[in-house]
Amino acid sequence: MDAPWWTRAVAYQVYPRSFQDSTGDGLGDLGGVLRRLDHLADLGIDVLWLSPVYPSPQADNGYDISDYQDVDPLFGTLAQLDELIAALHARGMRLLMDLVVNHTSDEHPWFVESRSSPTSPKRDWYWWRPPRGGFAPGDPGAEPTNWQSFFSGPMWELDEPSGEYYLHLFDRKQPDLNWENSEVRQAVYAMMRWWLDRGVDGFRMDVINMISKDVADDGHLHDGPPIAGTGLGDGSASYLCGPRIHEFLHEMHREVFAGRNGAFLTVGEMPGVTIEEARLFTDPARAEVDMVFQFEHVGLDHGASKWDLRPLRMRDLKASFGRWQAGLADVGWNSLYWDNHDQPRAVSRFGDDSPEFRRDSATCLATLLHLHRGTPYVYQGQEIGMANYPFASVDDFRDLESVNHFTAAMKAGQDPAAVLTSLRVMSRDNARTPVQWDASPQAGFTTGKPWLPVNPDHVDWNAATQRNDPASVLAHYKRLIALRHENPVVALGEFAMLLPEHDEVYAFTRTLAHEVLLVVCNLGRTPYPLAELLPEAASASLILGNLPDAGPTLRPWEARVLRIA
Ligand code: TEU
Repeated sequence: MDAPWWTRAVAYQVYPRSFQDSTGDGLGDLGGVLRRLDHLADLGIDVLWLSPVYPSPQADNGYDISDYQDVDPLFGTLAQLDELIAALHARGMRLLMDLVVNHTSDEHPWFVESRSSPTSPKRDWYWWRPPRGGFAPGDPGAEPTNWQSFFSGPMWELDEPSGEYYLHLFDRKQPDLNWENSEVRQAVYAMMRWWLDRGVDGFRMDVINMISKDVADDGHLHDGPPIAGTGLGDGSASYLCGPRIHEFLHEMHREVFAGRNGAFLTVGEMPGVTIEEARLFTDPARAEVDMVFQFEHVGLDHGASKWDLRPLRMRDLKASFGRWQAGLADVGWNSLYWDNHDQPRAVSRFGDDSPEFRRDSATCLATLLHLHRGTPYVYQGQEIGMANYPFASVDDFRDLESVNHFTAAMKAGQDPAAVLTSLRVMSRDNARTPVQWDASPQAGFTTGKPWLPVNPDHVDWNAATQRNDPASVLAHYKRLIALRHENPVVALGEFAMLLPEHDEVYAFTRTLAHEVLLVVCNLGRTPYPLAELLPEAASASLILGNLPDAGPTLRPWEARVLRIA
């Protein structure tokens, strides 16, 4: 049986708020995406993942949806989205919508109805609970469980009129849907079918491994182990890959995709997912999802939390990638990413964004990722080497997670300067600065005032400067994507890690039938004699390198793709 189309595809994520503004209001929009489709076509992109554009109070930049079947006027119109679907299909590209159904906005009519009264027919569409036994509503510690939210503070919000609390794993304006209720599930499936009928090609599913909660028959939810210094606990054992998660995802597949003609793609965002679970989720025989976004490698520089910064050890990165490559070699499929709208820029985090090595490390990291077995995801701006933003003060941050963290850290008596340092390095806002299209004052992103400032380095780092430069980061991405399209070994070749103990050099082979590729990447500033490291490289032929004039020495941040046989 032929391998699915997405095994040789490359995906591109658009975060519409920061991609391209077409109205001058300083916010990116669908008109802007339509305007930049040639950029994506030139790059060779096969599928576009569009972060949310649905009506939303924008508390979490659209991941708080108040209407699943329309477009927020901030981003444009449904007609423009139809135009985008048609324009992508005309270019042989596909569209993934962002499916955010672990929670809705608290302004979604479903929640407004649910909150209206304890006897509302939609009360059980969400998680409502009375205060903890022995506590009155609003008392400190009265929350039904001690769970800490991903965005700081308790996961429960009190509804004064009813004296009951509702659950929100993220912000209080993002109440969790109760997937135990089949009415909720059927409403979601109907919405998904509505989008497929409109021509959409699949979904990126937001925190989809959190929809099943470990609830007892009597409705009891268990406290989690305490988290030091917070007075709260870790409830993840009750909501990560819960007891009915496979049942729900299989039901979704059956109700939405089974019997439907089309070449669809589903990718589940799954914080905390293990390899064992990913094998179950992505086993085609189980008809759940095609691939998952796992978080292991983007947590290697985290201590107790993402704000507790730890130095990244390259061998840990290798070990993690190696585990996932081996773990999904015979069943399932990997997604491959360094960047997205929730992670700081990889060239600043995993690479070296100094002027001397930024271009080389950006292309080295790209080569490493794109030559692994799995579907690569390019995040907007990554293809031109965009880096983290030089945030000066806490007032510069817009992201809910960052702002809430600072507030909570101050309440906990932490040192503002130390917290600002963590925010600078880890804030999601690093990924959300406007895309740098050219060197003009607002980088060609808007004619107005951007919602988040343009990175001042755009004067040197922008798409226009790189478009006709064969040595640019952009040119290298084009070559990498073409390599995957033209060489089945890149898409399907078996992966084998080499030099697992080396602290800086990341090397591996990809083998398909008689074809063997050797990939070697120097993830540091130390040059290495290649023949000593990998004697087999001496007789191999170079098919792609990120530096000119390849010689006996593997230079700092150099990457080579060689054909051994
Ligand atoms: O992210 C889920 C998620 O795990 C992240 O919140 C992550 O914990 C955090 O960003 C790491 O810093 C998804 C969306 O991608 C994110 O943008 C949303 O804020 C979140 O879900 C809630 O919808």
